[in-house]
Amino acid sequence: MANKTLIIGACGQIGSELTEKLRALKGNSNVVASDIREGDAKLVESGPFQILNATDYDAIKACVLDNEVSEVYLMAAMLSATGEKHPAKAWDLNMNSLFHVLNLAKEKLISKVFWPSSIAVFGPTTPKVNTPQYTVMEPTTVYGITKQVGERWCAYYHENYDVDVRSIRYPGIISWKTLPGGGTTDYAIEIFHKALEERRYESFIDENTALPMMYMDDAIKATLDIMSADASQIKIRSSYNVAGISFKPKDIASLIKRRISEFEISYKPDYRQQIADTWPSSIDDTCARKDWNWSHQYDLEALTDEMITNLESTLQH
Ligand code: AKB
Repeated sequence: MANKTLIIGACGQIGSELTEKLRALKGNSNVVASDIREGDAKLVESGPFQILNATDYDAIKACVLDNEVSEVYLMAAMLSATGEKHPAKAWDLNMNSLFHVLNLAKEKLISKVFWPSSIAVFGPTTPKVNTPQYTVMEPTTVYGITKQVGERWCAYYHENYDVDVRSIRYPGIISWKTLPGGGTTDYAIEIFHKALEERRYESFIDENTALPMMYMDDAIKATLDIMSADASQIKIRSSYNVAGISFKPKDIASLIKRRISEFEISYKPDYRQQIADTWPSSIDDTCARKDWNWSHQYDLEALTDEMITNLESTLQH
């Protein structure tokens, strides 16, 4: 009986930590990691790994059948900042990979799908503070458009083909193990690396722009919580708002300065500022809290401590 888990995009920022956690929970041999290229050696060697192009339906189908996969986490995506440079590629990757996985579930070759959406589904006409679950959504980035459309397709496949697809709208995810790539919220990770390596950072996001963020452990917890909830608890089949914390570059800079007194920050907003300006500053996640008991654990202080302590020891080795 098929009962393995496949992660597509396993070498990325969230995929790599998700793979590690799922392997710890389910056993290394039960979690197949895949990506377009090999990433961290530990991840590749700790369990089954396959090179897989997320836009290739036949390759994903073969991987699912060969490995007896029953659930798929589709983590491959082109993020907001890179998506603006390669709109057609972003559309191709983000949409076709989703269709492929949803179609495998429609054909009953897999039984459960996780697909991440993002706060990028919101736009300049969305209420900015405590953005509700249901609200105006007019995203202005290609990435945001793919996520918004993807949400509608998830709901459609659930409604019409009984596909068990589950999704959350990730905010900016902050982690120390793997670097993010091509996002607007990446500044909140770069700042820690630069603070430790150079004692200074030039932020591409303005000092007063608050954005919703979350520590990686909370993001993994949200992902696993929604996937392990009983299907009857999942009332929203597009995607759930989930909130962790919200902060401005100047907030995080002053917390870092408390720990690294020589740290200096300067601001030089670039094209990513325009993207950030269209996104919420905080998120209302009442539905996730009510439906499947979501709660976050890390506040800004705890996150700053974790980032500095862990990065300090990795940079020393
Ligand atoms: C990005 O900045 O593009 C991502 C996201 C918020 O989805 N981190």
